[in-house]
Order: sequence, then structure tokens, then C-alpha cells
Amino acid sequence: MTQKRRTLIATMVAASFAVALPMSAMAQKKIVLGFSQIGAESEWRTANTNSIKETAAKEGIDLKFSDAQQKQENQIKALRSFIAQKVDVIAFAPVVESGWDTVLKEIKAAKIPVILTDRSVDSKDTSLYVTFMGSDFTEEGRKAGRWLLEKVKNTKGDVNVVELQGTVGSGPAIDRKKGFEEIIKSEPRIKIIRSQTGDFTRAKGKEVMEAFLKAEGKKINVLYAHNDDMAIGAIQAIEEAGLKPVKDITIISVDAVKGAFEAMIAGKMDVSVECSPLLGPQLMAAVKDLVAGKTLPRRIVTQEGIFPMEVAAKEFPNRKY
Ligand code: GZL
Repeated sequence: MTQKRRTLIATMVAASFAVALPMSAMAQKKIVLGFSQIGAESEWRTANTNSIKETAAKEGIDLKFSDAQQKQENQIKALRSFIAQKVDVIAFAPVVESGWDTVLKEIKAAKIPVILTDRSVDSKDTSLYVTFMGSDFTEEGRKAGRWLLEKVKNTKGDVNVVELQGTVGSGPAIDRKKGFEEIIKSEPRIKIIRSQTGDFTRAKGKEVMEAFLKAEGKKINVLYAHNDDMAIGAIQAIEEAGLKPVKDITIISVDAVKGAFEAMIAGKMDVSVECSPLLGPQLMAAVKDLVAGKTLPRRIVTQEGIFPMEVAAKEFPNRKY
């Protein structure tokens, strides 16, 4: 083979690598996901954040994570920064349902797909996001209501309920209230005598329960808390008032986080309706499908159960959050 021919073949081989490299580099290009998290207000939120971060790392997704300290304006700032960074996909858990249309339209104009996780928005224009993945909060409220109906069916007398609502305007607070009321209205003895937000935190839950106890005292038969953190704060207030949770006041809660299982095992909580925060795997699978050009269902519902105190000790070792 002449030198000239050897040089020509070597040049062609090098050129083929040059073409291949950008292709393989593109194929290897990391997906960039911008995620705006509500905050770190509860055990549930912390578990949700861990699930998202751990799965992104495991799946090789470049996660741009922002914590909004439960403020909508911080979430909107983060969403705008994701547009500026030209991320591939944007996902977020909207702290409240309303006030998102403007920024969602900016994201749509930037041609970045949006996935709603955990909570939804009340935008009428459903083209502003690809899918909403999270729990059915109304059904969680119904499960709490059904458990209470069952508990009181063979009793007589008033069933006065005080309610600790989640963050005002948030999907879980609106829907857990709606579902609970839908079920209990079939039993006129069950009355919600006080209802106020504890903003999903232990501290606020304790503070509001102290006010309920001052105002209503021994008239209170049941506490319905929209999450375990508020219920655990309220349990502290009940004990400091010299009353016994479960024995004097039935405790119904939502989330089924570790703290709830510990309270049920200690005989201080009656039941917790499960609301799974482990959305990381579903979210990363959806992100990869989106980038691969697949279509996603408009709604991805998290499957979950209910845990009364009688099963808490047996179930606790199996819990992942
Ligand atoms: C529910 C989630 C709620 C939890 C709270 O999916 O949005 O927010 O129930 C959390 O514990 O703060």
C-alpha cells in the first residue's frame, strides 16, 4: 500500500471519529431538570426532597434544586431562573393552587415542558403543564371520614371535631377538607366546631391546638389534622393541657410518616392516612420519557393506604419514609 493511500485511510478514519464524537456526546448529554420545592416544613417534605435528589443522582439527571421556604414568590423566581438556564424540563410542587398562569406562559413560550408534582394548580389552560403526578387528596379526606364514621357507629352523643387545616389555598388543604366533609355529613352527630390552618408545621399545629383547647376544652372529642406534623404538635398541646390523646381526644391524621408510626406505637395517635412522598422514581421516569419524545398521561395518581394504630408496630419496619 502506498504512503499516500495509508494517509488517505488514516484521514478518513479520523474524520469518522470526529463525526461520531458529537453524536455520542449528544447521546451522552445529561438531561437538566429544574425543580422548585416548596420548602422543608414537614417530615413529608423532607422525605419527598430526599426521594427526588437520590433518584436524580441514581438516574444521572443533572438536578437544579431550589427550596422556596414555603413562599410562592420564591418558587416563581426559581422557575424564571430555570428558563434562563434553558433546562430541558421543569418540575415543581406548587405551594398554593393559584397565581401560576403568568410564569407558566413564560415557560411555555420558552418551549420547556412542565411536570407538576405532589400538588396541582388551578390554571384553566391545561396546555401549561404536561402532567400532574401526586396523591388524590380528596380521597385521603374521605378515608379519614370513613374511619371516623366506623369508629362512632356504635356510640351515642356528640362527636365534636376540631380541624387543623394545611397551608391556606394549597391543594391538599382544600381537598382533604372537602373529602372529609363529604363523608361525615351522613352522620349529623359529627360536627366540625373549630377549623384553622396550622400551615403543615408542628409548631403552628401546637399553637392552634392550644387555642382550640382554651376555647372548647373538654367539648373536643376528635382532632382531624391534615398532616402528621400538625397532629404531633397538637398532641404535645393536649398533653400539656393535662388531657390524654386517643383516650380523651381521638387523633386522626394524614401522611403516615415515621413520626406518626412512633406516636401510634406510643398509643398517642389513632390513625394516619397514607400520602406517599416517594415521587422521585415516577418523576425521573417521566422526565426521561419526555426528553425521549414520549407522551405522558395527564394525571399520574399515587397509590396509598391507611394505617390505624393496631397495625403500626407490625408495619413500621416496612416503612420507607
Ligand atoms: C401532600 C403534601 C403535604 C403533606 C404535608 O402531598 O403536599 O405537604 O401532607 C406537606 O406534610 O407539608
